[in-house]
Amino acid sequence: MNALTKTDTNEDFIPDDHPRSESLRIRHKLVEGFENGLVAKAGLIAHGRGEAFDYLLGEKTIESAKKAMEASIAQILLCKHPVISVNGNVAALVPEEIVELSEAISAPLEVNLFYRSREREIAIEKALLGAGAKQVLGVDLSHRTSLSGISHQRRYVDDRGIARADIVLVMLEDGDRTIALRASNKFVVSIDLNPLSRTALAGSFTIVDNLIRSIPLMTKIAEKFIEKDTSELRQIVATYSHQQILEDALRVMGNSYQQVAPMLETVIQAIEAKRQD
Ligand code: PTJ
Repeated sequence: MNALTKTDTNEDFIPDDHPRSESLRIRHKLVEGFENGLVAKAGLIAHGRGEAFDYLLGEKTIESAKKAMEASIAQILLCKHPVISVNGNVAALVPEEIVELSEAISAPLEVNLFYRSREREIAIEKALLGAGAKQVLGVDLSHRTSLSGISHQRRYVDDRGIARADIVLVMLEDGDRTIALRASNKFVVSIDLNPLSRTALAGSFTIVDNLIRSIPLMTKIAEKFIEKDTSELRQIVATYSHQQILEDALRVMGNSYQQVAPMLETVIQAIEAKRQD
């Protein structure tokens, strides 16, 4: 394609040697998801907020997030009715990976949207079915019921899914739904790059990590933990400290200058090299 006919959503703009090519490609996945009717406009902004926190994490999964994933998976395997709540960003970024996790932990996928529209529900359902899901909850109106304590669209839940769940995995979530789910005696596992968000604070378990990295990792953990007995799983859950997990993520973010310090010299050398060209 001629450079002049490219649109600003075209991946051809990203050269392989761009130092941030991976992050830019992920952005394009989201833009594509928006163009295909999966992602809300505000979902694009929400992703940018996540990117900023991920930058401070060094764009890698920190040890304490791995511990939180292990405790979360152990708790999920101890529960009877786990459900994974899926919004537009999740469907656009990790469709196959979320289906794999759903199979590994035997938890149905349920579409739950803040900016709910019939078109987006159906587009997300289609994307998940296309990625291999056998069933997608949250779209069939005959099973729709309401979660009390929330006034926005996220209150709508499926009577076969979140309504009867004992544990719900949420991502890019609202604090008030997390609080409402906890208030109805459900465990909430939240994946949130912002350790200061109300969802991160209100979750029973919080994984401060990019869902792009954590969803496949959680599947691997589940495949390993499925062999463990109840008492082993309980022991893993008992090691989880919510406060420590949040504090550790903030500590890593606060120390992020140490990660970039070695890059400083490289950047200065690159400027010098360009000057001499
Ligand atoms: O339900 P939808 O699809 O209609 O869309 C709802 C959005 C995503 C627009 C809505 O939930 C929203 O505005 O989200 P917030 O309030 O911006 O919260 C998003 C949170 O998720 C922020 O704390 C971000 O840091 C975090 N976040 C963003 N991207 C990621 C992420 N956390 C983990 N992995 C990510 N990739």
